[in-house]
Amino acid sequence: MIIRSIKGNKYIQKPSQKPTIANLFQELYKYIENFKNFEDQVIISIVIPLYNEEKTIRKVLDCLPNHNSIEIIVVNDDSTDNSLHEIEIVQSYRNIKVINHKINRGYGAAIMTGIKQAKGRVIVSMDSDGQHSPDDLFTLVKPILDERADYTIGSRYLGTYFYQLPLSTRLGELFVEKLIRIFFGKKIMNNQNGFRAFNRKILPIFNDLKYDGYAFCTEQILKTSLEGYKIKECPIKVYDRKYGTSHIILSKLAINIVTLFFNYIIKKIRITVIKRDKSGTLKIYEKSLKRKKELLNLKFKKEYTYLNSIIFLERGYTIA
Ligand SMILES: Nc1nc2c(ncn2[C@@H]2O[C@H](COP(=O)(O)OP(=O)(O)O)[C@@H](O)[C@H]2O)c(=O)[nH]1
Ligand SMILES: [Mg+2]
Repeated sequence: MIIRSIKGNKYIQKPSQKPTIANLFQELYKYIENFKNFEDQVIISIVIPLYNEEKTIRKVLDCLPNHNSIEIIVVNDDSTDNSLHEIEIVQSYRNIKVINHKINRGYGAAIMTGIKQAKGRVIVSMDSDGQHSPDDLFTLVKPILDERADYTIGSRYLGTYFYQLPLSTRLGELFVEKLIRIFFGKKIMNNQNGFRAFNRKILPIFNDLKYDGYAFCTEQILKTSLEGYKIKECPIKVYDRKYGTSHIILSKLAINIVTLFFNYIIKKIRITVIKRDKSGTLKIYEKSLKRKKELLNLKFKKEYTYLNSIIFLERGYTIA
């Protein structure tokens, strides 16, 4: 069967026979062997936030890789439906770790709980509603294992999506994309996508994140970028939600995102230093958050020049 994407320019040939999980993840299984120091070492942790997804969670878990170096952690955020029972069925034939929140604490809080328990060298977050495809795992994990990126984000715009995107979602993401571009110098189109992976070494960035809900997705990007880590958007497939509806409350998310940007732009201004060198050229530096005494020369990149010259004029800096 051939499926046509909404964008109209991509086709996927569905194999006539469903591949087995072992076949599907052959490449991934082979690759992670290169990073193991002992047999049962966990290389990848997959953290799955769950809230009332009884219709999809079993299928999602069944389609995940089954390997002793890949751990799966589901964080059940006080679901009120049969989700937990569905997971117990899967637990009878494969290893799944489940953590239960006693009260509903939100998407971001659930991922944080999972991350704290994760043992892997690479930690992945993935939704439980079936919108993400596990066969994109390797695409997200490989750049991190290869140290080409510290943090990867799945992107339906670089990849494919199989449904009509609501205009509000596209406009919202475009707005966030532009703000990230202007103030943080990075282009991330599918900035609300929850299918992500990161290197364990960047775990400290999660210590003081403020947003528990969906704004957590954007806060991770801003914090990672502020700390100078490498972010990469990778092509993935995103499917329609077949059951239930999105839990996102757009008005709440919009308010949180505006306050989030406000806080992080202030943080960015605080670490920006403007100096004039002997030849009279204006130089813009950023204080390194990782190595506090170090000044990172930002050179005269277009986006920084634009932003920082405005700050420079408005704040009436005396040039050193
Ligand atoms: N743990 C937890 N997970 C949640 C909560 N709200 C949503 N999720 C999960 O987060 C994922 C994405 O949620 P969804 O509402 O589909 O967001 P969308 O895909 O961005 O529209 C799904 O796997 C949900 O089960 C929550 O309050 N707590
Ligand atoms: Mg969803």
